[in-house]
Amino acid sequence: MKFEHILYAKRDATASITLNRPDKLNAFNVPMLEELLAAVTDAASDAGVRAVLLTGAGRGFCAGADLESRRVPEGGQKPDLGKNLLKWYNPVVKTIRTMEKPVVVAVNGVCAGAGAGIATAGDIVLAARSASFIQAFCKIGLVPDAGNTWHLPRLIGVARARGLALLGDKLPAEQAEQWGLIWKCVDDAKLMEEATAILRQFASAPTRALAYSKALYNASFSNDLATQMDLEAQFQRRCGDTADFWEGVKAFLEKRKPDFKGR
Ligand code: LHQ
Repeated sequence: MKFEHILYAKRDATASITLNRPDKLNAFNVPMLEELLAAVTDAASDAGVRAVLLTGAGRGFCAGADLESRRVPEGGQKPDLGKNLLKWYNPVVKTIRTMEKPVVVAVNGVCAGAGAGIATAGDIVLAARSASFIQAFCKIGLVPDAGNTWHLPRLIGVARARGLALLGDKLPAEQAEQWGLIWKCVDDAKLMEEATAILRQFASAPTRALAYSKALYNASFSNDLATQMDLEAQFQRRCGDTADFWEGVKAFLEKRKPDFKGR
């Protein structure tokens, strides 16, 4: 696929996706969603890719759905807003959450609406100190979508998630870190350096174990303790079948750095 609204590059066992409509704060139009879904699907299925980075070009991360394309002519037909969610946004969020490798999100600026849903689906979310998160939906008569009502209460609790959704207040990156919405808030100038360092660490990590950890945390809030521990045992058994586990133990005993192959 030709990428015109995002940048997509693969190198050194990593894939980088940059939302690239900076003059519109990377708001999602359909071609951009189509490209984003193609990129995350490719990154997920490419066994050579062991870690994925998602960020935005310019001063914003993503302003949510492109409202310009939602301009309804007088007397025009009302749009089916569920359609684009089912076709594009939901598969993007599901692919990020279920891909068997970690996704690092570098939130470089304002992150609104569905943009916040996609950002918070990441495994490690870093944000520049000047960035902010806005559940902008209530300001235009919508409900939070793109996984926001699933991720936010789990990350920051219902009181805060509901408050953000109903008030539409801007949550600065520092407070997002304090509330546990993101992993870390960093100085703007350091954002890409820190995100890249984490990406590199993941590119030489025991990928299968990270994928299984991710699956365990995906399941955690829906399971009771006994079911979850059974699942841990299942995944630990699978880890025992990986070459990386044996390499990890061998390297520890030989007092050297492990050389994980992601298998
Ligand atoms: C934009 C946008 C934008 C187009 C800034 N669209 N141009 C909805 C419907 C359907 C199905 C699926 O799900 C969804 C989910 C959603 O995401 S709904 C939420 C949609 N997003 C919003 O309501 C946020 C709208 N934007 C804003 O409130 C502000 O732009 C924020 C707070 C993000 C940033 O404010 P500022 O830093 O002051 O920037 P700005 O407002 O001046 O925007 C810069 C440019 O970007 C400007 O264009 P222009 O040509 O005038 O320079 C904006 O029009 C454009 N832009 N967001 N969503």
